[in-house]
Amino acid sequence: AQPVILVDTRSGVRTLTLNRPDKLNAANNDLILTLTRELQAADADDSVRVIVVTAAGRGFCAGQDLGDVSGDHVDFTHHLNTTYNPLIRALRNTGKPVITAVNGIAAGAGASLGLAGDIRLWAQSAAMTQVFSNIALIPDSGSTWFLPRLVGYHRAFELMAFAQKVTADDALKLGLCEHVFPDETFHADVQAYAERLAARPANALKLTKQALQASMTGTLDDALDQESVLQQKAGDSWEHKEGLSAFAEKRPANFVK
Ligand code: T3D
Repeated sequence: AQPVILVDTRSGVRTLTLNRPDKLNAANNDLILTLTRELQAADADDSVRVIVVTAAGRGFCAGQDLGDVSGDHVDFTHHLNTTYNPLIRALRNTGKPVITAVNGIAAGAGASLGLAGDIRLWAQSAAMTQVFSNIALIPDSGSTWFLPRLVGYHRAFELMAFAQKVTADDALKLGLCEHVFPDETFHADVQAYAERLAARPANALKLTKQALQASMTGTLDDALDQESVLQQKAGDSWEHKEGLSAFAEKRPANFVK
């Protein structure tokens, strides 16, 4: 059988590719648990500086594989707590930058996955739909947290209530993605972007993620305190010394050892 997640590492960039293209990469338990393990493995691997999550074929991820869901009672709480929630936590908790490279339709939990990256890059033909309400479920896998922070409560509610499809151009305007690349060159453009990110100071970015994520739920006072602690860690690093030397010597800094 084909692996459900393809793993490739080039120039410090670990690319994890969802690989059930015939089903628009709908998420069965195997795909969710394997992706979670691969994110944890990438986090632990010193040779990895940036993680890309993308997908094979014309879709990004159509959400829960509905072929796996029967009409009988399903223990949703248990399912979420043992599959999607650990996945989203693994993605958010790594200190390495995660790029979600949304190559096509991102629906349901697939939309949540697409929103969860630190950087979101979309192909021109990609789209997102909070499709859950079409099957009378609520948005999960973090969408109720991500989306209102991006577009506000009211827009989030409307997108969720009608399962509206957001195109790449609208996603850019709404702040659901940072860049839109042409379909034809999408994966090459993502790799080039990821390599530029991999050349940035890894320790400083890890601390930046920590500060930003804490700020999402804290006060200004909390953020100022946190910055003073984390800045010490950044300032003590070899990266900082290299940055200062490079500035003084009028050369580009080399943050990759
Ligand atoms: O704990 C829990 O389980 C709760 C967790 C819930 C998390 C969720 O994600 S709930 C939401 C589940 N997802 C959906 O409801 C999406 C269902 N799919 C669609 O609405 C549409 O397929 C799309 C909008 C995503 C794409 O539409 P389109 O027209 O581009 O493609 P299509 O023709 O509908 O689909 C192509 C194939 O993929 C098709 O198979 P076929 O007919 O060619 O053999 C279709 O059945 C299959 N497919 C698409 N989505 C799923 C799927 N197969 C299984 N599960 C899917 N989610």
